[in-house]
Amino acid sequence: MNIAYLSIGSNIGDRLTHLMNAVHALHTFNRTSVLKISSVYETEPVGYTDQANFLNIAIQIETALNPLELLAVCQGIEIELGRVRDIRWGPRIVDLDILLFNQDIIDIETLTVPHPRMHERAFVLIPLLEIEPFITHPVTKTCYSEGEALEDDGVVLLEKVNEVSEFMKTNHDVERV
Ligand code: GSY
Repeated sequence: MNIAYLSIGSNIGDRLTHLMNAVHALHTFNRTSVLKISSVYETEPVGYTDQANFLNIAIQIETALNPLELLAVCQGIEIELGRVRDIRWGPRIVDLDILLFNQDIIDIETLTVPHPRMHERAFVLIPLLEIEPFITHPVTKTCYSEGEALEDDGVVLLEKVNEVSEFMKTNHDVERV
């Protein structure tokens, strides 16, 4: 089995429901289960800034899929939940990014792991470090917690999430902070 970390974001429509649906779809996919989930953070858009705030989470999954199979599953979930690929860096119903896959280094046309921009994005690192505080870069072996991106203040804790199963319930009843 492989352990991977994903970042999930949404900034269109019912953002929380889109995140929940994405987590549910991954968890119920054959040979994949969601082991850990971060709290939900409201985050200011990075890149193209003239768009709505995002909700972002990070998850840890266990999967028998290989990285390219996992990428295809993530893209399938994005399409299933209604995402259309239009403006690069623009608004999206849901976006699933593979951050880390074991301690593997992958650099092919369709997939780069570790995610090439994760170390500079507070909306990725803050949720990720909540579930895995001592996680390291596979090459440099430095802790992601030492990055300057964590000084970014565009990331606000919105909802504390305690359990994966709780997050996936249709009647969302996580503890609000
Ligand atoms: O790369 C993921 C999509 N995305 C996001 C995001 O998820 N959150 C924030 N805050 N900004 C973003 N810009 C892009 S593109």
